[in-house]
Amino acid sequence: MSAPGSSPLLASVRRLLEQAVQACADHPEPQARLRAVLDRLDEPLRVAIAGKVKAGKSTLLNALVGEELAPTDAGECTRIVTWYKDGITYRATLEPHEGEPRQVPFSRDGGAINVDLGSMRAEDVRRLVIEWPSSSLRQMTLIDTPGIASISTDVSARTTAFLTPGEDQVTPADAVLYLMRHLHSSDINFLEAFHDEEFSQATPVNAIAVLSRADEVGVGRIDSMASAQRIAARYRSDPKVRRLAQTVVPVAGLLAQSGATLREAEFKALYTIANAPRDDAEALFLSADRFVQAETPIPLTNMEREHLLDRFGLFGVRLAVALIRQGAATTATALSSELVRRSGLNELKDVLLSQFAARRDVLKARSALLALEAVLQEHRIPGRDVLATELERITSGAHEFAEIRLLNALRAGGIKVKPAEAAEMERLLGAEGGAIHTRLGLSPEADVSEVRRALTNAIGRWQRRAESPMSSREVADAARVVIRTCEGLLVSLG
Ligand SMILES: Nc1nc2c(ncn2[C@@H]2O[C@H](COP(=O)(O)OP(=O)(O)OP(=O)(O)O)[C@@H](O)[C@H]2O)c(=O)[nH]1
Ligand SMILES: [Mg+2]
Repeated sequence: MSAPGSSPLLASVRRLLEQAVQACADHPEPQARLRAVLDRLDEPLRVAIAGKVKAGKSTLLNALVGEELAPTDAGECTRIVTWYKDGITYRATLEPHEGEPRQVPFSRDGGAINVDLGSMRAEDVRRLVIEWPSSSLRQMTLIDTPGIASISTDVSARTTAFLTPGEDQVTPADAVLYLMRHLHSSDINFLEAFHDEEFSQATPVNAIAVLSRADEVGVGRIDSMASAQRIAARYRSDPKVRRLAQTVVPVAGLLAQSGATLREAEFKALYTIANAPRDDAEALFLSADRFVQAETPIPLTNMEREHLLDRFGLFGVRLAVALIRQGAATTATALSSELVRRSGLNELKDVLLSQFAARRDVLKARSALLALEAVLQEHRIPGRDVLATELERITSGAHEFAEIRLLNALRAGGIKVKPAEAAEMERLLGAEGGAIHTRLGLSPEADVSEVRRALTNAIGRWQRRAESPMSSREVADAARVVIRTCEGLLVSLG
């Protein structure tokens, strides 16, 4: 496999963009836009976190970074699109709708970053860019967006404007994480969050759905995560979801965030509850109100209990106490990793890695071509027709895009094959992960000769399918794409 940033597809996109920049020598506006598109090719993948108000977006962002950066709950800044990118220094830049970007002061007292907007109102700010040295952000720039369908339609509009190409901007994110809560098991409307027509740029290839605040599924019961897993599995096989997102992963973001940033004093407080008589602890666990307000012989003040509830939620506190009691977490470090492990965060990170990071080049190429297409449509730059023809040639000729189109078509139910065949095609195309063993459905221990045999068999099978008089034209075309994918994998074995 090519190193990131060096695939032949990305190289040809880069060449085309350079050509376009040159053609714009006398057109400063489109030229600046195209230069930005070029620069973006070398940046980390940009992943936007979107979803309804209070879906847990900022909390999940913090969990992914492993630090509490994004403000949650209240505050002006939750209403502004905010980029978190790796940097060499700590810096906050405010970009207003009108006027030049400028650095702004920020504070951070123990919790999230608090940016001083000065006299600016949230609605006057196009975006905030937080540069923060962090190894997690080196791989992906994370973009926190204000909740959609919020009471304030302005806020909604800002997120929508951000995720959909506008006059002077092309979808700034390469990939999207959609968060949705599952409030009741009968809540079939969770898909609202997708706003199908508004997010027309999202496809199963660059979108992952997250069943967020997963601990709330079982109303704080200790087996909540198991229920969340079952619900996510059901959504995963729902055709409506499959058309929009690669997969559905349940995550308890609060647990992940607080687990990752667990402090010694918090461990001590949780330890105190774990060592108290069970009846006293159970009396507190009856409700969030009781946990904070009730009279109790457990030596923790109301404020200390309120802090625990804020940080972990009732489910998190119960889980932590159970883990300490069982001896599964005897130190703060052990509890930290156990909470993160049970939050589902690691599974989400795996999916991000296999679905987004491994596809970085093709996602980058896709965003760049979309951006170039927009520029060509809006500006009469010299040589526009030649550039457009080349763009079309790359778009329709690159096997990587053919794979994406086929995956999308399969997900949309547009290729009439048997369900087992569709599943195999998706797997071979990397829908479950790009690793060769995963694609072939082999165990990770399978050796090279076994992999080669499986590939040769697959090629033979799909060749017969392509040539069969029973196969429609579209099925034959789809089979050829899969064959080419397998041939590429065979070559990569050396
Ligand atoms: N129980 C539980 N609460 C959560 C979880 N994630 C977030 N919350 C809580 O939900 C509230 C909203 O969380 P945020 O992370 O601010 O949600 P958001 O989607 O960024 O909200 P907006 O930006 O205002 O739309 C906060 O009180 C969080 O503590 C979770 O996984 N479990
Ligand atoms: Mg938020």
